Amino acid sequence: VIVATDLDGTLLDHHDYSWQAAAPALQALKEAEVPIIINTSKTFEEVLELQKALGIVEPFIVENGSGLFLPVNTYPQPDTRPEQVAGFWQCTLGSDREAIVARLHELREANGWQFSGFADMTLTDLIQHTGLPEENARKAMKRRFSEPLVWKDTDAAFAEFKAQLEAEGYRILKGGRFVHVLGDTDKGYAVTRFADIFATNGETFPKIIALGDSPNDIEMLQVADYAVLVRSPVQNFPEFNSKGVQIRTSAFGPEGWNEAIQSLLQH
Ligand code: 2M8
Ligand code: MG
Ligand code: MG
Repeated sequence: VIVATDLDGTLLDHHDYSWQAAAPALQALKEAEVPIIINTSKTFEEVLELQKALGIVEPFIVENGSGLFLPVNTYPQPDTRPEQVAGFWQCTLGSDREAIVARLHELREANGWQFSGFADMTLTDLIQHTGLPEENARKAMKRRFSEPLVWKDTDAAFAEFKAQLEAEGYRILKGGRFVHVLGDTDKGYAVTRFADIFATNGETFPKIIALGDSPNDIEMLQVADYAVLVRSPVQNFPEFNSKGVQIRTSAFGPEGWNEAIQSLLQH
């Protein structure tokens, strides 16, 4: 079994980004040697920092399925011949952020759409929007594969924006705070790719426990054997069909994470 988890609003508290309420379940997973695969909208730099705090070195997925990183010590070089960054193989599943931002700005000029992306924000703006400490906000700005934005126009204009970008092969996903524009990938595609690699690395194809709190987690929850819908203080999960069992937590964020993992480990 592997655990694939979203961060903000799921393993991390939506407001203060703390994970300590999930410490007992994290410890139980470590003892059971269950890999914890972080699968998030966050960046490579943000996840490295969190892995340090959690005391784990595991494969992880960033920017909504855009990049899969595998520790070079425990995983052979994937046949896609990826580059090596800070002790990880980087497998690119999405697109290049600069190209995405360039296209977004062209479309904004042409259509007069109102939105504000990370590329338009100063560090202070980002801190205001997210409540992240300055060091973390800097790491969130270091994006490789995607552009998060705040939509400031009408719903009708958003529908046009989404249709236009999807026709060009981009994906538009909604996280807890931002709309994310990325290449043709998502958290579900990336976790399936990882499970394949895990299985060729001397293991069998794993059962997947996935945990998320937002619409951008749906594809990951759909491919999981156990889909944990962590209760969110800011939104209700839309109904969706999935391959496995759906479990809704009664507690929010990391407390819900702890509750669900501990009860799954008892089975
Ligand atoms: C962004 O992602 C969250 C996750 O759901 C969101 O859309 O609300 C990302 O840009 C991430 O890098 C950043 O750390 C986070 C901060 O709230 O926002
Ligand atoms: Mg989330
Ligand atoms: Mg997320």
